[in-house]
Amino acid sequence: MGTEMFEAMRNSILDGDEELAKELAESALHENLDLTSVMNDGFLRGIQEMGELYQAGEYFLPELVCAADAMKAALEILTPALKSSSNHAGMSKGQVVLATVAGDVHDIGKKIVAAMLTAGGYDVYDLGVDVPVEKIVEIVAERKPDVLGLSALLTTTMQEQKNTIALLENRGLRNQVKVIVGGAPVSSRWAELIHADGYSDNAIDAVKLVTRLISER
Ligand code: B1M
Repeated sequence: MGTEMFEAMRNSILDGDEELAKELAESALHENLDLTSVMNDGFLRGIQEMGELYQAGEYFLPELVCAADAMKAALEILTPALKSSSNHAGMSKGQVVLATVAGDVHDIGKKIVAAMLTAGGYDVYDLGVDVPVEKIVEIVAERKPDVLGLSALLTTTMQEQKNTIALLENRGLRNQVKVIVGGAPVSSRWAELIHADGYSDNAIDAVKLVTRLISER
């Protein structure tokens, strides 16, 4: 039964069917399905395949936007449950601040990273998209998170990851927080170049990375 349901979740994203995605997310909650599998084997597969199909020129912008809306609808339903899941049990493993950098509005991948971190027991504070460097640094100073995660999907906005690290250094905050970077054009080489503490190319590894970095603190 699980497999069919996961397949339906994947398809609901590929078909951009927001209503169905919501219904399936609600059914997953009612049926007490493992939410990490619901994400990884269901909805996440759909949005990843959509990205690939778009890049291959097989799907176009309208389909993409509908898929993004369906994914967001499913995430809205699942996130509160992910937060209160037994994994979380009211005891946060640490705080992660996430942002998509200035000039960049891509947030589907970052929301998935946020959902997986939440499921993994972390307290996630998501600043949203197109967040100016100053704002990110201000929030780091205020909230003192264990980890700051910066997402960038455009080659033109990757530079803002570097600028954020530079401003953290400039304000004397760099040693207080581990900085991780991600997003399609980002690489481990880039992370090294800008002196980030880590890079991951997907949401699952982002959780492992955060766990490792926090354990090293
Ligand atoms: Co845009 N876009 N887009 N786009 N878009 C890309 C990124 C692009 C590669 C498409 C292409 O041309 N082939 C291209 C960038 C080229 C480049 O710079 N190299 C591009 C462009 C050019 C643009 C516009 C400029 C188009 C235009 O207007 N002419 C424009 C820019 C807007 C802006 O930001 N200022 C634009 C707009 C849009 C939409 C608004 C239509 C929409 C975004 C909707 C939204 O996010 N709310 C959109 C989309 C959806 C895409 C593609 C098709 C898919 C991105 C996505 O959601 N993938 C993308 C092509 C592609 O990547 N295949 C493309 C699915 C998602 C699950 O994967 O985001 O990679 P991803 O996240 C992964 C990992 O990267 C990682 O984990 C996630 C889950 O596994 N990850 C992290 C992400 N962040 C992380 C952070 C971490 C760790 C891991 O730690 C902090």
